Amino acid sequence: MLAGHRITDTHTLFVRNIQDLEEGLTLAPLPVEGWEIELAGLIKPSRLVVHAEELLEMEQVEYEMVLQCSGNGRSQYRDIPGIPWNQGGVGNVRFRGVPLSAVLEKHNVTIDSQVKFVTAEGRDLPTGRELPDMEHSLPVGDVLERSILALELNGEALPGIHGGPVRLVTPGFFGTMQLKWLSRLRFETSESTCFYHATEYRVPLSPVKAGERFRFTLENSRPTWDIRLMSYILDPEQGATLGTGEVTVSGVAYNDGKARLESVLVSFDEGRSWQSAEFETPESPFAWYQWTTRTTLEPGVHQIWSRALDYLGRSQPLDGSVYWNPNGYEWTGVYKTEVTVS
Ligand SMILES: Nc1nc2c(c(=O)[nH]1)N[C@H]1C(S)=C(S)[C@@H](COP(=O)(O)O)O[C@H]1N2
Ligand SMILES: [Mo]
Repeated sequence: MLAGHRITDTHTLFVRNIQDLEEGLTLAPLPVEGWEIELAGLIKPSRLVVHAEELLEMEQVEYEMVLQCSGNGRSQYRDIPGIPWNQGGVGNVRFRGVPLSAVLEKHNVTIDSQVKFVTAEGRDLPTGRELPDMEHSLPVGDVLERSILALELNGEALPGIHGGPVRLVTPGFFGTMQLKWLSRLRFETSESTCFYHATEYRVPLSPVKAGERFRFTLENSRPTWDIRLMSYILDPEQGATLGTGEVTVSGVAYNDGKARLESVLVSFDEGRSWQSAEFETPESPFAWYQWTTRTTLEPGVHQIWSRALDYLGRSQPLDGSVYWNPNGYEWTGVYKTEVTVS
């Protein structure tokens, strides 16, 4: 249950693995001792091994942040009636660890000015022989600004299943980019050409008609980096039956952390009128906002919609399918749910 909790409990938090690390499939932490992270590429020294134990001795920072799979909400891209509007692949958690920039500084690492991307690899392996090993590239600027080598989740040692003992965490980016079981960071001039980065987990730069075929290249598409503006109604739940009288509606909203949310609007009449929900701005720009609003509803079936707006002028489109893309990523449409009052 995501409703009512600012922080998503570790036991409730979704798990998504493209590939597995056998010993990592546990909610228990994995040993920090002996875990090594290699730094390579256009850096001086040209290769460096960071021991996870040394991170424990360094100053830690903590981010409260949304962790969301870029495929969350995918089912809404096709207007198939009856498919439940889903919010399973998202949570709001606290990751704690050492800034990568501090690790580089400690080891006197210098990065060549040609470097544009940091490509992160995990120790996990593909589940099929024909599949490439997953990795993701992040813009070097974002990585140096805020990526951490995370050792803790929600105040406890990072569980194996969530990428322990060390995970590369960059708040404001989609879940896919939060590389678990971190084993290596490559500082390079270009993005990874790995299938998972160059073909999967990308969206076209220009609009594509729904159903159209699209051949992804590094030039005609971009990775699913920045989290898209989104709001969810968590209570009442989709399909709930309510008694008559006053109804309290609550949910969450967030963006990529680049600007504060300006408002969350809620409609009980399919977008003809909207009322402003109440919320408090969280301390962390990367955390979700909890919002709430009240109304009275007549007996019958009602649509409840929510729509967030931020101070960069971004808002959720009424029809999220305008951003249709072949893999169904980054759903950002107005959130719609249905309840019955009797
Ligand atoms: N090494 C590695 N990191 C990974 C993955 C993976 O399969 N291997 N899955 C990614 C995906 S697609 C998502 S949505 C998030 C999910 O994080 P969680 O399982 O901790 O919720 O981890 C990401 N990091
Ligand atoms: Mo994902």
